[in-house]
Amino acid sequence: MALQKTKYIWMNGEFVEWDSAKIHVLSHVVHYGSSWFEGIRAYKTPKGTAVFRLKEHMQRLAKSVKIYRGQLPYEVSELIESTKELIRKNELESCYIRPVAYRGYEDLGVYPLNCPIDISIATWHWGVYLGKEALEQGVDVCVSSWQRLHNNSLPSISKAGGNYLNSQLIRMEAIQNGYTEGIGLDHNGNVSEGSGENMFFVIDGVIYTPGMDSSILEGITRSSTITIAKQLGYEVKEISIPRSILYTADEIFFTGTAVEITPVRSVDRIKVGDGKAGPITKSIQKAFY
Ligand code: PPE
Repeated sequence: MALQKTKYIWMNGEFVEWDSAKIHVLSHVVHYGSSWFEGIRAYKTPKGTAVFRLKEHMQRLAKSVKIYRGQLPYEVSELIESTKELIRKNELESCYIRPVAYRGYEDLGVYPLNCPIDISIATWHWGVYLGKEALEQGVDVCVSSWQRLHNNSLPSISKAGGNYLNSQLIRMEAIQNGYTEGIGLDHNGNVSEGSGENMFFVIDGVIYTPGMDSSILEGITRSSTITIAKQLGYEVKEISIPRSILYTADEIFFTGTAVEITPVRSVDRIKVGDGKAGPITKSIQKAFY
C-alpha cells in the first residue's frame, strides 16, 4: 500500500509541495522518537466535506506535547483553520489527516528542550485499514507476546511517536503469525488495546471497555462510541478486562480513526460469538456512520 500523494503538506505555517516536505536527518525526532501525532478523518457529507471531531484531535495533540514539557508553536484554532485550508487546497472530498509535531533540528543529545517543536499536517486517501472485508466480516486477532507500555514508562495518553515502537512489535508479530492485528495486555495482564485501536466487549447485553489505567490511548472514536452506545440505551462500563474475556465475550470490536468500528471475529483462533459481526456491534457501527 503506497501512499497516494496529494498536492500540498502544511509545514510550520506554509503550504509546501508534497515532495519538498522534508526534515534534516539530525532532527531530534529521528534519533529519539520525539514526535506526537494525530489521525483524523474527513468525510464527504451532503453538506460538503466535514472533519470528524477536529477540535478534540488538535486539543489531544496539544496535551500529548505538554506531557513532554513542550508547547505547540500554533494555537489549536490556527491548526484547525490550516487543516481545513489544506483539505480545500488539496481538493479532497474525504481523506485521512495526519498532523505531526516533532522536536526538530538544532542540537543533539537526549535532552530535548534546546530543539524547536516543528509541526506539519498531511492529508491523503486512506481506505479500509484492516483489509477489505474487515468492516463487515470482522478480523482474526491474537494476544501479543509484547505488553503495552506501563504508564510510568511511556504515558499512553500521549500519542507519541515513540510509543509506536511497541505497536510495531505487536503488529509485526501478529501479521507474521497470520493474524490481522495483535492485542496488547497491560502490566497487570489485563486487556489494554490493539496496536492502533481501542477495544470494546459485549457480555449479556452490557458493553465493557478497558479504562485509563490499562495503558490505553484515550481514543476519540472510543469516546464517540461510548456516547452512541448510551444513546442507543446500552449500559457502558469502563473496567479492567481480564484476558479470559477475550475468549468468552459475546461480541468484541475495535474502535479508532483508521479502523472506525471493526468487529473482531476470532481471538487466538477461538471464535467470538458466531464468528461474525454481532447485533450490538452492528447497531453501533450503523449509528456511527
Ligand atoms: N489506540 C492506539 C494505540 C491508537 O493508535 C489509536 C489510533 C487508537 C487507540 C484510537 O484512537 P482514536 O483514533 O482517537 O479513536 N490510531 C491511529 C493511527 C493508526 C496508524 O496506523 O497510524 C488512527 O487510527 O488514526
